[in-house]
Order: sequence, then structure tokens, then C-alpha cells
Amino acid sequence: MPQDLLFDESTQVSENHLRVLHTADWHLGQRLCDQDRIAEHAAFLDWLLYTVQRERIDALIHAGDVFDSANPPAQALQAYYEFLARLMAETSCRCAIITGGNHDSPAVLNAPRILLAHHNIHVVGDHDPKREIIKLYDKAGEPAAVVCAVPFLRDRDLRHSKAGESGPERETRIRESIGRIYAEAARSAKEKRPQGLAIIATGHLFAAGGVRNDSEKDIHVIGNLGQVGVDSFPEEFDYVALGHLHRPQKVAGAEHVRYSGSPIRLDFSEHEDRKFCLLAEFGGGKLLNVRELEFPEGRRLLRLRGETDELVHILQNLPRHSGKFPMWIEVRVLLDQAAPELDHTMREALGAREDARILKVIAETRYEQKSLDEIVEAAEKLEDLSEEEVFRRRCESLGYEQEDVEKELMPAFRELLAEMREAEEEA
Ligand SMILES: [Mn+2]
Repeated sequence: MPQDLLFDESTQVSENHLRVLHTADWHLGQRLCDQDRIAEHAAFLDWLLYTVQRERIDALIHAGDVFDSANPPAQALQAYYEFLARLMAETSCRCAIITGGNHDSPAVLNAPRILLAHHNIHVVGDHDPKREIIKLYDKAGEPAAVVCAVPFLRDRDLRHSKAGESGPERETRIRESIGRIYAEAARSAKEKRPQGLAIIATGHLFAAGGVRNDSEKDIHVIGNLGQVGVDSFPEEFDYVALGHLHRPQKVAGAEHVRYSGSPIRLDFSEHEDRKFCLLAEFGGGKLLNVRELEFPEGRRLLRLRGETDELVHILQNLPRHSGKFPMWIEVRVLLDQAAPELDHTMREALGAREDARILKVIAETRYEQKSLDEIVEAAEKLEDLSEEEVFRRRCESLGYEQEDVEKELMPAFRELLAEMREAEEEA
């Protein structure tokens, strides 16, 4: 990309329209099978700067999960700050709104909040109604929209649980609490807006009707948030910019309630997904249209599943891949019996190639395995078993060596268990 970005003269933009770029789920600092994604994220951020300029974007909204972890590596932080600096200095964008996701540490996002505010970058790391209402201006400098920048809502933001609450009661309480937070946000937005401004909201949650990928499963462990419906969002919202689901999608078919999806394929479950940012255009206080801006340069992920012979044949004859990044492959082998040399067999079939690489070989065994239900059934009651015992028996049924379980898996399991307990106590 050229250092000096130029306006694309073919993009005709009305002075009193507001062009908002909606993105989410960058997961900077993420690794897949221990491979870093730094170069891919750099390619995306370059493309994004170029796109913001080409499309004459006025404001950028990030709907959460800027970083993959609460302690992002220094390279990820650097990529983030360099992007923000260039966004404000080199493009048409005059305002950025960054909201926290379930992967983000509110403290990490909020730390430079005051500094970034001087550059018209608004950071909302955690739920704080006082900071969540932000005004956006059109190219002529006139107010054009009000944003309710609601981040990922943590347990402490929601109504407290009652003792002895059942599963469904809990779901209802969470849904109602979320609905109330959005209703309050809509109310303050209306109070603050002069006549005829569009209202935009953000959210990092799982809205009903969405389709999940593997890499989003952790929300129930970390955040304990259930699903909300489209009706949780007040009808005053002209657009709801969502994050959390990595596949771009409208929620229950609503044109104005959308997930932008993640810009790079974070996990093999996303191997077939196309990757986008969204451009929402507003005029006269209304949403005019939403366009998908595809990021075309992301790494291709390939998931193969089949019998051993079949997979060997496919890998031996895999066509050359000409993308910017070598293709990464996950191989899932269906097995009727244990096959010790599987990894080697698959890698040998592919051979040494610059354009493609096997990252993961998974054996899907069809021989007898006990399900969790069968394990529990064998015990008198689930309550009679400790979490560790359930885990141990499950590992056993999957054919893991006892020594590996105790040495490798159990310590990790205990750690996760401790984290979950801590999170529950915090709530
Ligand atoms: Mn995410």
C-alpha cells in the first residue's frame, strides 16, 4: 500500500452523509496451533487504512475483541497503536470508537483512554453509561449520529443472581438485564440528540439467530452470557454494530442488526467464510444502506475430512495455492482402528511445499468411545463425582494414557477449573 493514501475520485460521497465502518473481532496477538498471525493482521490493517481512505469513511466502530487475550503481546499493542495513529493522521476518518469484547481486558483497553480521547478516539473498555454516548459528525461538521457504545457486558454489569436460581431463570435474568441496559442507552441517546440524528448501538454478545463457529465457544465459560433476541434492542436504533460471532451475518434477517465478523480466519471452523468489514451509510437521520467490504488477502485455511487413502490422494494432488500467505491445512482422519503414524503419513503425502502446510492432524475414531452421558450413568449420580473424576473418566474413554492425563491434561484442567470458580465468585 502506498504511504500517502489518495482519495479514489470515483467514490462520490455526499457531504452530509455519514459513512461508518463497522469491524470487530480482530483478535490481535492470536496464535493458531502455535503459529503467530502478525503478518496477516498487518496485511489486514494496511488494507483497512487503504479502504477507509478509498471509501471516504468518517468514523470507525470496533465492536469488541481487539485483542485475543487480556495480556496482549507487545507486537499486538504496537500494531493497534500504529493503526490508530495512521487512521487519524492519514485518512478521512475523524473519529474512532473502540469497545471491549469478552477477550479484551477492560483495564488494558482503558489505560490510554485519556490520551486517545485527545485524538478523537473513544475507548469504552467496560460498561459505564457515562461514557457510552458519543456523537458523530458528517463531513460538513454537522452532528449526524449518536452512538451508544456498549461493550461486552460482564456479570457485574447485570442484575445479581438470586439464590437457587434455575438455568432458564438465569437466562431470563441475563436477557432482561441486557435489554434494560440497551433501553437506558437509547433513552440517554435520545436526550442528547438534536432532532433528526441517527442512533447507532454496539454490542459484543450472542444474538439469537446467529451462527457460531468453534472459536467463539468460550463465551459461556468466560462471560456466562446467554442469547439475546433482536427485540432486546430498542426500535430507536437505526443500526446495531455487533461483535462476537466470527461469521458475518444479519441477526434474524434484520438488515440493521449485524455482525461484521472477524477480518481474518481465526480458526479452521471458519475455513469457508468470506471476511468483511461493513460500511453503513447514514443520511437524514436514517440508515441508507449497508455494504460489505471484503478483505481479499487473508490466509486461506483448509479443513479436510475423510478416510486415510482418500486424504493421501487429495494431499498428493493438492493444486498450487497462490495467495499472499501459504495455506494452512487441518486434516481430520476417520479411523476404525488406532493409526500411530498418521501425522507422518499426512505430512509425507503433502510433501515439502512453500504454498501449503499441514498445521493439525486429528484422528476421528469410530471405534467404541463412551459419551459423557454413559460415563455419568455408570456412576450413581453426577453429584457423586468430582469435576476431576468426570474429566479423568472421559479422558480414559477417549483412550488417553493415564500417565499423560495426570501429567499433561489434569494440570491444565485444574487451572481452567480454578479460573471458572474465580469468575463465578466474582459474579
Ligand atoms: Mn471474538
